[in-house]
Amino acid sequence: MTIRSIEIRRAHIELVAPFQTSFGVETDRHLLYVRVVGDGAEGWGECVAMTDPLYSSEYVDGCEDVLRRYLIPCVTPDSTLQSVLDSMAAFRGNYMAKAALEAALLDYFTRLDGVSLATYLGATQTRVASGVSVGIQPSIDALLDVVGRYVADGYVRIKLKIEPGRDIEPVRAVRNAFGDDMLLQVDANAAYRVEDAEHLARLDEFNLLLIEQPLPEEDLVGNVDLVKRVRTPICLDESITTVEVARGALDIGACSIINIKPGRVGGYVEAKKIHDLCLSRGVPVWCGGMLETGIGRAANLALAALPGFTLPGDTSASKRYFTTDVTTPFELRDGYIDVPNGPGIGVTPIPAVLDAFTSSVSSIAID
Ligand code: OSB
Ligand code: MG
Repeated sequence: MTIRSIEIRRAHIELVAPFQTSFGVETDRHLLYVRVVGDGAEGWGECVAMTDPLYSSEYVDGCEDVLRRYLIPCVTPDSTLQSVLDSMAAFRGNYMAKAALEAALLDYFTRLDGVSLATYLGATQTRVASGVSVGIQPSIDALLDVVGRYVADGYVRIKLKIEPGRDIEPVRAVRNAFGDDMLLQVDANAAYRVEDAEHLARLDEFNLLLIEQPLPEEDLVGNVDLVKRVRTPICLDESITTVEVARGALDIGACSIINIKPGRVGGYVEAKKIHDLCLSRGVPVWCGGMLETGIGRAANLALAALPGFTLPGDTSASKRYFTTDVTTPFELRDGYIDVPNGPGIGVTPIPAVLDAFTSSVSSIAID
């Protein structure tokens, strides 16, 4: 049970198509993987931070720095998961960096125990219903075309990225083209201000499941006003960074649904705490995504299999993101993706594929 080293691997992968949001356009992913190497097992974690600090204050090179300087030094040869979590808690923020190391340790320890991450977390589902997040498109025709292809693939819920000026009409067009029964929601990635409440209320006529993160990350209180002026449920993503923030948001009535992203909240253990809180209060949650490759996707599917995940997540198939994934690709079957059931996250990178995407690997001895 001795941890010998921790590897940081940097890699680069192209997306199948540019992904435009209110904060920018992503065409590729600069990846950071953490690999824990110990006696009898190894474990993999994927960092969800993006290249630039546009979605959140974290970015991938910053995560590498904080991992090297502060987080990896929290690990000793005989660390337990809890001892590392306790040591890392001394450092503020840096949720995505912490989550990457935690994920690798979770994979490592659950593999040693021969148990799947899904079982370890308390999963009750063997497959999860999958939605898809659709980027802002250059025209309404292009949008209808893209949505049509995802509907044909079988996705059970469509999420449209919106921003001021590209919101009401795209949503109206999708509703008209695909009908009232399609599960539809929007994500603003913090592009509005509370003064836009009346404008956002124009989305009410489209019977959306939710509006995700309309206001800036820090303006939790602004949502209290917004929820009174908009009938569509407000869901928070960026704002929810810890279970304490989640509890506060629910207590003050800032939202009625939460998007849980393990990377954004510092890991799967914290994600489960938010899930448990929401389940106890009857608040629906769903599993968000950060354009993960197979390593991060496998772990997200394990989380999304918990009982409180009653709304379809952004847990799409590998080919929605990448031509070639670093693991055996995750596939959509009748709108669902199977939850891996092997030990740990249930998948490992395919060495030749991962090597082809890799730019650097460095190993840090644990002693
Ligand atoms: O806000 O949910 C978001 C992707 C990158 C950063 C933020 C977000 C997203 C997505 C896509 O919406 C989720 C996915 O399919 O992985
Ligand atoms: Mg979001």
